[in-house]
Amino acid sequence: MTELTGGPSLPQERRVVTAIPGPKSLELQARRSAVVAAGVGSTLPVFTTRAGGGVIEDVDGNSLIDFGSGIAVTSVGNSAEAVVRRATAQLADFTHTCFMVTPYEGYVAVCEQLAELTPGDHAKKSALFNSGAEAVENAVKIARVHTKRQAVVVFDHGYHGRTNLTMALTAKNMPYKQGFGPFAPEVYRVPVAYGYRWPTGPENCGPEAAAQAIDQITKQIGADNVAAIIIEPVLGEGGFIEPAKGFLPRIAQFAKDNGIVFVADEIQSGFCRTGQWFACEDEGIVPDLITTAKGIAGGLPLAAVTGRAEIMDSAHPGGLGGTYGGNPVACAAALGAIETMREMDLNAKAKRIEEVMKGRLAAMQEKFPVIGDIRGRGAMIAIELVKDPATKEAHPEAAAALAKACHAEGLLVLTCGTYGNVLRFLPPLVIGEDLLNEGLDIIEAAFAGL
Ligand code: PLZ
Repeated sequence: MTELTGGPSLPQERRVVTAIPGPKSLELQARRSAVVAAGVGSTLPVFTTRAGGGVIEDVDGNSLIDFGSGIAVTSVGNSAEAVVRRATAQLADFTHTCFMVTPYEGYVAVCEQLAELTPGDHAKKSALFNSGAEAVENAVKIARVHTKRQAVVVFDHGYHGRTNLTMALTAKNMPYKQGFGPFAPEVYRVPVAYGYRWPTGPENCGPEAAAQAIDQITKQIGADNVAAIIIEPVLGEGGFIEPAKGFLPRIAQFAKDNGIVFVADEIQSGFCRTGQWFACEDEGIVPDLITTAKGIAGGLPLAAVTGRAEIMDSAHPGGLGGTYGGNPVACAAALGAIETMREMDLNAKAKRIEEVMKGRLAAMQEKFPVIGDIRGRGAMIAIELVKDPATKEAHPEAAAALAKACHAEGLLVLTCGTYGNVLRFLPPLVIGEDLLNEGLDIIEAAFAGL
């Protein structure tokens, strides 16, 4: 067997030995520019050689602290022992048969785990896919065939993917939608409870936003035309917005009262990321369908739709699928990732990360008024940057400058938000606390230098 070079054997340290990106990365970047389409971007073009725990090592010998987890994917690390072990064994046995041709146990075992881990004690079934967008598309297919209705309701600041239907579901135009239309029909967008920016204040936001959303659904669409309401329990790309308290339960109840399938898109927030298996647990929400991807398989491409058996079984045999959906290597990796989450109690780790981060960020906010809001849960934490805390005018330039300063020091951070003014932190849940604090030191120094 090949010797593992990532994972535990990778030194857990920050090391900056060249400019970032360094000369070898720049060389690769030149090769890349010649052959990789310009539409595919990279936050930080340092080319990776190894990654694991809380670090990413590059071709120039730099070791970066990872506060991105490949956009909330490598919660167990980029080379978790159980993921590598199980996926490697599966690779040696067989890479693919296509579950729709001859099935295999791994797929079934992942669906068993999903039935056990997702909220609610009703009978559940799942179908597996390759990407988050594909899972969301299939949730819409299932909701439509089940309800025999067409309309789909989504929310301001929502993100659900880049395929044609999921572009329509996604709120933000640039860069996701600009020039790529026409978009799928029967998609309707309603307000979300964005506490920090709600005109009458965060205390009133939950019930008021829910009332507005429900009013728009009933007046503009007609509740009995709606197949599905889809929401991220913590909005990811839109700015790590936690819908104000009371909003999600009210919308879920409205869906229930009107025979609408309530879909929680937990692709970014799921699998221990927020300190719960799923973020919707915090308000006791039991979704009809739940979409997962990202963290589920420790970096291998896997996604799922899980939900009430009677809804999931509405699609006729052969109506759901795809060549690679639930690939055996990805399923083996998922079983390794879930095993790691259980054994290392990564929900507790996520909660500890929240405690450390929020404590340090709150202290920074006292000194740096550009930090308008600190929010998020678990290891899904963000700060929203503003030109003036009184006007809350968005400050995307500060977010870009801070990200750049962090990158130069060997800390990988990401930005997000409809206004591009949110700095988000998504460390692997297995990151060491020393690296976590070192990363926060770098952020603090970046603020001081702003
Ligand atoms: N739903 C809630 O967060 C993916 C996208 C990054 P895919 N988010 C990261 C980018 O710029 O493409 C995401 C998500 C939520 C759906 C998706 C889509 O998942 O696996 O990227 O298709």
